Formats: sequence, structure tokens, C-alpha cells
Amino acid sequence: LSPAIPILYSDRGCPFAHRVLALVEHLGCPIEGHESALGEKPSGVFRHSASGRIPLLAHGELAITESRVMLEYLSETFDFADAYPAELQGRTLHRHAMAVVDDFFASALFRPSDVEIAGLRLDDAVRDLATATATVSPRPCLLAFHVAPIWLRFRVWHPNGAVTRAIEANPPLRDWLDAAVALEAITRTAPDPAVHRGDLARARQAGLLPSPSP
Ligand SMILES: N[C@@H](CCC(=O)N[C@@H](CS)C(=O)NCC(=O)O)C(=O)O
Repeated sequence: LSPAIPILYSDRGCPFAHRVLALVEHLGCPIEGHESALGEKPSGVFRHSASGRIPLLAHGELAITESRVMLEYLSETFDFADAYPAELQGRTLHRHAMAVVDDFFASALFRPSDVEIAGLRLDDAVRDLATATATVSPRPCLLAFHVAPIWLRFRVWHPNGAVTRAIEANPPLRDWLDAAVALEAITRTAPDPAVHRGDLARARQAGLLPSPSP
């Protein structure tokens, strides 16, 4: 249980694993990927957890199942100087936005018609994300790697959903997020569009994802 390099267990197309793969791509740091087919568990994951919850990052004695914590861990391990804005206020806004992305936007990917999730309303969540992104131009940073995989999937999974429309109604935020999706580290680690569409159709058929919102 002491891998020399971190191991990432995930299934294909997972938006949370995409965050980690993008950071790893950007930093050029070593990682071993164990990827299963969509909806299946990658072999070896149960050595690290009873539930096999994925994504899971294993390194030495550590087994982490929150992608946000994986980003923190890898950026500290491999010295990512631009992980956060240098100023305390900017850093705090980015950390807050990352929590809001997980509590609201990431959940909304799977429940796209809900405008209130975990006590957060869509308009508050959009405002928090807009405030944080307004502090820096779009560039490789943890917030960009955290949110871009989610926004990319809103565009593909729910092009006309309530969340997508709310973000499109805020052009500076929309442009920042589109620029984050266009970052080299994100595009190089994004699912192939044809594979993504096929997996999306299968996930909908299997009831893993709701049908597109009206
Ligand atoms: N908050 C977690 C979410 C992880 C998550 O929801 N993963 C999806 C797979 S893409 C899932 O269904 N996990 C549950 C499981 O693997 O049993 C993170 O950011 O890593």
C-alpha cells in the first residue's frame, strides 16, 4: 500500500477525475491512472476502500475520495505556485467558490431542474462563482481545473438547462468559464466528443443521468 507515485482510480468520463487529470497534465507530475468503463469500478480500488467510491487517489498511506482535496494535495506535493491568487481575500473567494461548485453546480449536473440544492439557490451560487472569477483572468489555477470539467458537461449534457442559461446570462462569468474549458490542460484530458456522447446516451438509458431539461 505504498505506491511511489499517486494512483488515480476513476471511471471513464468522470467530471471529478477530469479535474485531477487536468492538474496533473498542467504540472507534468507523475500519476498512474486506473480507469474503468463508465459506471464500473476500476480494478484495485477496493484495496483502498470498502465502498470503492470513485474517484479515489491513493498515495502512500493516503486514500482520498474528494477531488477538491486531491487538487490541494497534488498542488502542495508538486509545488503548484499558481494554485490560488496570492492575496488572502482572492484565495478565500476561490476556495469558497470551489465549495459552492461542489455543493451546488456539481449536484445540479445530476438534478438539472432544481434551483435550490443544499440550501443554496442558483442565483446565489452564480453570484459566488462570478465574484471569485472576477478576481483573476482565466488561467491555470485550482478554481479553473475544479470548475471547467463541470461547466464543460453542462454545455454537453444540459445545453438549455436552468444552470446553463443562468451562467449564459452573465457574460463575464460565461466567458471566464469558456476560457477555462479551453485551457490546454482541460482540452487534452477531456473525453473524446464521440465517446462522451455515447457514454452520455448510455448513462441516460441506465438511469444514471436524467434526460435533458426542457
Ligand atoms: N464530491 C466527489 C464526487 C464524486 C462522485 O460523485 N463520483 C461519481 C462518479 S463520477 C460517483 O457516482 N461516485 C460514487 C461511487 O463511485 O460510488 C468528488 O468531488 O470527488
